[in-house]
Amino acid sequence: MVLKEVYKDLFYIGTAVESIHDQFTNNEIGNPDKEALIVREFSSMTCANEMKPVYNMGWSSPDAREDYLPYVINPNAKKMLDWVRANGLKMRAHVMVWHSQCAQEAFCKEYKPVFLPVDEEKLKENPRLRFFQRLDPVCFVDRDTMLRRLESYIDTMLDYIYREGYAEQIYAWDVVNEAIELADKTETGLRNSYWYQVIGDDFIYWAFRFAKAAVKKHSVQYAGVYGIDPTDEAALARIRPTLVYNDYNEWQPDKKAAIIAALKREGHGHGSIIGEGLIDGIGMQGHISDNNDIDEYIDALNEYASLVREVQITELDVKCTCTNINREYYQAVFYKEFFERLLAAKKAGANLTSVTIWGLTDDNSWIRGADPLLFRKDLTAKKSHEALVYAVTGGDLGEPEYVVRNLDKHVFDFETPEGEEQKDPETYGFKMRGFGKCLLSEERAHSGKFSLTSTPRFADWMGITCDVSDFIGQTIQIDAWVYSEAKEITLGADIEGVFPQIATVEGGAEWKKISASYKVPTGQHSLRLFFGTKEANPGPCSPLFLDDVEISLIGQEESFEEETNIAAIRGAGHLPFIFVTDKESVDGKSKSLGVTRQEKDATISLDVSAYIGKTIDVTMFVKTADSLIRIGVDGSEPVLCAEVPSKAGEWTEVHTTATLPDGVLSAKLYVETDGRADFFVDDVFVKLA
Ligand SMILES: [Ca+2]
Repeated sequence: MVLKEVYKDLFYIGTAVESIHDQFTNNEIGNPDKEALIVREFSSMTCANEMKPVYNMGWSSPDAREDYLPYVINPNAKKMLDWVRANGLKMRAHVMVWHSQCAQEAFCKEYKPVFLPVDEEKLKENPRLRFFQRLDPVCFVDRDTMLRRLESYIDTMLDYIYREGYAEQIYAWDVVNEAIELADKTETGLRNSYWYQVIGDDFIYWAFRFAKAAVKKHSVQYAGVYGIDPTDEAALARIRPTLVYNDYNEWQPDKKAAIIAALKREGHGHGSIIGEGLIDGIGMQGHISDNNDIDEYIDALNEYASLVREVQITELDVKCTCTNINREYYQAVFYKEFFERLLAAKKAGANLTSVTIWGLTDDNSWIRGADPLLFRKDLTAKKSHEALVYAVTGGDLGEPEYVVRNLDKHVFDFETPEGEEQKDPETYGFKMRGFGKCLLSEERAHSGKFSLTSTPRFADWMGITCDVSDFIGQTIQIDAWVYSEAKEITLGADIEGVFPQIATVEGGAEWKKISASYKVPTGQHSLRLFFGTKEANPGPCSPLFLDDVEISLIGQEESFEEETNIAAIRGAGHLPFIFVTDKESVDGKSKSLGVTRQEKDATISLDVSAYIGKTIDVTMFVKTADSLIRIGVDGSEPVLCAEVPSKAGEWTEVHTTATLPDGVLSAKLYVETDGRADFFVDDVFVKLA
């Protein structure tokens, strides 16, 4: 089934694509096979680049004046508009005002930029610094001139679109993109962009006011082009796009609050964007991962929907976090649940009118390594495409494939045995966090000749990560030798939004050992440790070296201090109710798992799937008024491992070994008693026998 049909009565389903030009030969429009796929699957299209300001600002055109910045459409944008019209799609137009990919000339007197000098020495080390080159504020135009430029740019843009007959195709327009950046610490939470610096914190207001006025004016002026009576407001609505504010990390509570505050802010002698009815929609970009919190996302969607007429998801892509054979499967599971939740929110009243996937095929995504999209390079559909269909039709994605975990000690000395070719450290699980690379270095070593380093490092958060996905749900011992002259060397875990710190050591001009035990949380498809630094002063970061890394399994610990996902209800008839409680615990001051029930066979199982095919040593504490406690291996034919008398009303330690079957998807231990009294379980510890 194709998405366009499945979603036809729900919302526009779109893709963001680019046209083939110059060296960009892997793009979509201009490639007949990709064009056919887009037309088959999607009802909406967005130009991923072609309609961004830098390509369409006519500051060098003969019509430009100091207070008049005309829109001059670039040929690739025009080609895309013509393609959309010829193929019967609609377009989400992106974008009028953005800080990035905007002509720097637009902010300058006589359109002549003056740049602050870049440090030549640093530039030699790192040519990327040129991208961080800043305009010198001496060249800025004044606020009023910039407002006239903004007004003329938006007015001539819409004049062109209406006059050329494209207005029927464009159903939504991103007026302002990404104006909020809390890290910039401005008084109003606005990004410290040139728009903000030259106009002030109401540049968003003026962009919306100019856009609204231009839509009204040109839709009436050119109504005849569309066969519409210019006095017929209902008919005019058909050629008036939804005007949208668009941003990323839009579900995060702080960012959401700042976005809403900006849209409601009055001042400078005018009302607010929402108060004056200048905005029609909020665009949630939706650059997320397959372990994001969907509840938080839907909460934000509902809140935005209560403020404006429409919400749209404008740049959706879902990064794969799983590194094994189930990579596409877990991504699809997330996509399906995400769309099911969107549909439920819509049904409950949120006016979601469009969802755009940011790209067509994984190989041409802006985040290539994360495979975030619905189609592969060869244009075949991934399981994530099936997920979008099933979200509507109710189909089932099936089960993940069984994966063998390597629970052996992981040892890395970064040496290459004689006669072997040196391997890229990525092949054994090390990667740089940031846009650089992990490299073997001969500069220094704790053992042998080599250590591991990462380059370039501009910030504390750019460091070395190490894949520990084999140990998900397990407690591990980490020992590593680290070298950096930064103030501190840090060991953490790469969990989006949380980034727990595990250990730190002081930096210095010698090798230091960093050691810690860490319970690798469940609920992740993959997990990486992170080695970084904390610098004493802002500025460039000290190099970081890593050697002799050892990661060993301690075991699986569960003392039920938080919501648990290793315990599940088990039984043939009435099932038990299980709960984490602070009423009972082995040490008398923490929590345990409670099981309450009406039947003897209503009991529980504990997930030990990490140990499939292995013999394990199990210890746990059980408290019950019944007289016997039994533990065994669950399955179609459960195997009893231990039966011990219960010390009535006291915690009883149960210890046993168990051999788990091989070649299955999951392995579970069951816990039961000889009666139907409630029972409690605490301090479960499983290790290899
Ligand atoms: Ca070494």
